[in-house]
Amino acid sequence: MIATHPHSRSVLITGASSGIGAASAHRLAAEGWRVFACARRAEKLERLAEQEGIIPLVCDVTDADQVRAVLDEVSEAGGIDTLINVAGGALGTESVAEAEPEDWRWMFEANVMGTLNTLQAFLPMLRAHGHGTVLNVTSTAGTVAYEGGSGYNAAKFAQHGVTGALRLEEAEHNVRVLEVLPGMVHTEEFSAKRMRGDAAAAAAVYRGVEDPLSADDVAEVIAHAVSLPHHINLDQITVRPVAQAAHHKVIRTG
Ligand code: 8X3
Repeated sequence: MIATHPHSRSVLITGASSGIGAASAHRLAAEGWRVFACARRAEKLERLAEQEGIIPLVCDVTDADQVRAVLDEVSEAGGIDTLINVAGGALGTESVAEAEPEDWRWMFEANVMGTLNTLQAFLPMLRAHGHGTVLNVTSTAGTVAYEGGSGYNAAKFAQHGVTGALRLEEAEHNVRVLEVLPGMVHTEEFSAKRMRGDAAAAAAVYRGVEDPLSADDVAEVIAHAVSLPHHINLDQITVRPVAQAAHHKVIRTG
């Protein structure tokens, strides 16, 4: 069995090329974890892996064959005790009536099927370890719907549901299952992608909000949660900036 001493822990992080995934990789590597950083964009991963302790693995999590290839590489390198699923995202803010089915398909693939692929590949390893941990980064959009949320709400509600079922199913294998549900987090890419590259619309999401969360803020929460002794399960962690009391109540100044 792989030792569970904090300085010998190993994690696979998906969506590691930017935002919360990259920040979590940096944070955990800095804390002494061995980090397998998984994402599609090789160039960004290479830059991330300039930090000691980060091993880049190019992979599209929506492709089960690619995820299995990553499993082989991770197995050869000694395995992991923790899996953090960050890959995902939002595309569009149209209503249900106006939404593009293709956008919904992309969101389901990235948020839901990507999570399923990594779980199906790595659960045997996490079970065999004896003290495995899975942390899925979902969203506050996974528990409360809002106008324009449509496909993103649907995908995140689904990923939230998967995480709940997983917690029940894996407890008997001593696999700890956590869910982090971020609210408003100002990252380079999340809103830019959602607004299809419209920089002004992306900036408007955070306009006048004092201290929206940063990717580093969420990474701090994630690192804390997975570093606690294994029998402590923070279960579901909702994390928002103080200025966002709820999705519909955001304090904006100026
Ligand atoms: C991101 C949070 O408020 O854009 O997952 O749905 S929100």
